[in-house]
Amino acid sequence: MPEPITIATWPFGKTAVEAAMKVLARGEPALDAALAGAQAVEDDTSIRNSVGFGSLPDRLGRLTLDACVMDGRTLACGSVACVEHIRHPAALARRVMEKTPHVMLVGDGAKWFALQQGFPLEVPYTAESIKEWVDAHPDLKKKAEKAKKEPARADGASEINLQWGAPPAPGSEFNHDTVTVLSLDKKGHLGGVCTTSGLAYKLPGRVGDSPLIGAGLYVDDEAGAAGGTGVGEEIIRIGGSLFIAEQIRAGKSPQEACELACKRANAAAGRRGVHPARVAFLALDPKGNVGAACTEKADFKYAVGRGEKVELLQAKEIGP
Ligand code: SD4
Repeated sequence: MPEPITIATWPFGKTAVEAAMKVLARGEPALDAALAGAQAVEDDTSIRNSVGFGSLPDRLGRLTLDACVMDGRTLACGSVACVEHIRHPAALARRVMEKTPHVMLVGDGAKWFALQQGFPLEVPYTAESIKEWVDAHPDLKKKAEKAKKEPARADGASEINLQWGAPPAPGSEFNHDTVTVLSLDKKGHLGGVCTTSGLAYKLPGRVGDSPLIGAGLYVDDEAGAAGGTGVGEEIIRIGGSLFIAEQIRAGKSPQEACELACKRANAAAGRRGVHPARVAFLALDPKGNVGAACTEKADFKYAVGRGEKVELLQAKEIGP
């Protein structure tokens, strides 16, 4: 029987790992553990610029969340994207997996489903997150002040809506706002959860890699579990997490597979003149081997829990 283990992205992944390890110690399934870990981070509004309520919103100041879950034993998976006013998007993704024949619900549909499932609608903003949004948009603030003094536009469009400006350049507003949690339970099954508010100040409606099965997360007991963080567009482009799981299936170690995914992301980004891709990956196989890598300058740290011990490790940086 393997020793239970959990790994999670970024320094706040320690919070996730601690919560998940308690669940694994009771002999409960990997997916339950990974979800408990992810939810502990969603609930912690003191983790600045991070996952869940209190994290950084989109261009219009709306907080929209993305999450997904996957069970390595059955390949059952569920996902929600661009969902507002729901505190626990990862738990909602699990309901999509368990209560619907679908894999993914988005926007209002995801919110209606949440209501039907008894999730409360809540206001997700904190004083800090509102202030940070205003400070990050000095141009919009000035335009909004000016708009107040001008006659209403005939088409009813708000000055703010018209002034989104260019979308954030990939990587230019990169913030660490995604927790991916991968667990291996006492029975040798893998489970994974990913939850995020996405890139800060993203265009409204933008969806990254995090809720996409195969991009931000993939979990298969017969291969391995993998997750990504960083610029979602670059992770989607290479199908990052599925790529890693398939490399493990073909015989690579989780570490080798994560490094290959970083190389591939750098090569793909390089074809558009972008370097480095600014992504990071972590992986876990059914024997308990762990891997993690990031592209140059991503400074990716991840948490690993085995037994009582939880440590924060630095991922290897991969150049072109
Ligand atoms: C996204 N991959 O929405 C996410 C962002 C992220 O730490 O991982 N931030 O593109």
